[in-house]
Amino acid sequence: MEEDGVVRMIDQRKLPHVFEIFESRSYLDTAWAIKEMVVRGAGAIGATAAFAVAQAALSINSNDFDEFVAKLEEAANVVRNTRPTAVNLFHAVDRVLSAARRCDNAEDAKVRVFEEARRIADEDVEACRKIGEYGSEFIEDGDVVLTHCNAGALAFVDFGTALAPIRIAHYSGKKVVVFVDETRPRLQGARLTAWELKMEGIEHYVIADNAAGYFMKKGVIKKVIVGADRIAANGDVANKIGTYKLALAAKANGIPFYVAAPTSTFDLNCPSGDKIPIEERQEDEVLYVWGVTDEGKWVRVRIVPKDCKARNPAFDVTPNELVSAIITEKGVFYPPFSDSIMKMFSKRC
Ligand code: RUB
Repeated sequence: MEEDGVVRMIDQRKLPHVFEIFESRSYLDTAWAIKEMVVRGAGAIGATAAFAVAQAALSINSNDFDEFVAKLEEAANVVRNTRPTAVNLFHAVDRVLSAARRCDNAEDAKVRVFEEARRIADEDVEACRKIGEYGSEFIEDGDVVLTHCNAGALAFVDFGTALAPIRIAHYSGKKVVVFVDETRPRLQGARLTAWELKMEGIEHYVIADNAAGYFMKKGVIKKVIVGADRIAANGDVANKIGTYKLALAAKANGIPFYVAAPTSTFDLNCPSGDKIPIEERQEDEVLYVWGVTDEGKWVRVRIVPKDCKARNPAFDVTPNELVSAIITEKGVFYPPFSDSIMKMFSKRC
């Protein structure tokens, strides 16, 4: 978001076929963009949510500061109600609201909220770089790494989380091959991760989600690295639906399963994964697929019998005992996670 109050984001619904910038001029449009996944990925929706509240602040005309704050809180609730699982969104909204509450007049609050939103985005850039540095240590020359969904630059501000170690390893001259789960139903792997890796010139193969176990058992996949939408105090990890199945297969095949996420993805209010709210999206995402013909025409086709119903949970929870390490910008955590997570957060306070 610039001083003009417009939030500009890459329209991720259209990638990889069309690169288009979506311009949102109001907090309601920005909230809509989060819900409809114009922008997506835990970090990216956190930063976007912060800018949505900054947009709301700019639009409130009130000289009464209490009224200003009340209206801002109302707008913040609209933003909070967009997507329930990624905790980054809630942390970001809380941070910008606190910045407003620390002021004593609306004009000052408008500036502070905008600055805080900018700070969140800038911190994310730095966090991703650090995650990349710590995580690249786990990648050996010649490794084949599996990733799920998109936890790259599109999902986070700038560098990405799960893709950051892969990027740094690649820049440092290691040969890394990435197996990209297509990630039904919204195909964030096939559409977005493959697009990012192609731009970076990193060798990759898109695989059907169901193929991961096969390649693990064959000894082709050496490591799994995924991002996270919320990490509970005991190290249970919510991430894109299908992550849990990958972690089980990795464990069964003795393959390390790494989670790369900034500390803003931890939620100490969730003692364990069963307390993490899991978003269930509309069934059409499962019943239909979108694509582009060779002539460039967008088509939506139904892939199941008419009148069939579907269920569409967007995330699942991987229990901490299946996680080999959590790579954060503050360092790497190993099991037992509860201890190291508590230690890290008590140091921060
Ligand atoms: C995105 C997703 C990503 C995490 C981690 O889901 O599950 O793996 O958000 O990404 P969706 P990061 O596409 O439904 O938003 O931590 O890099 O933001």
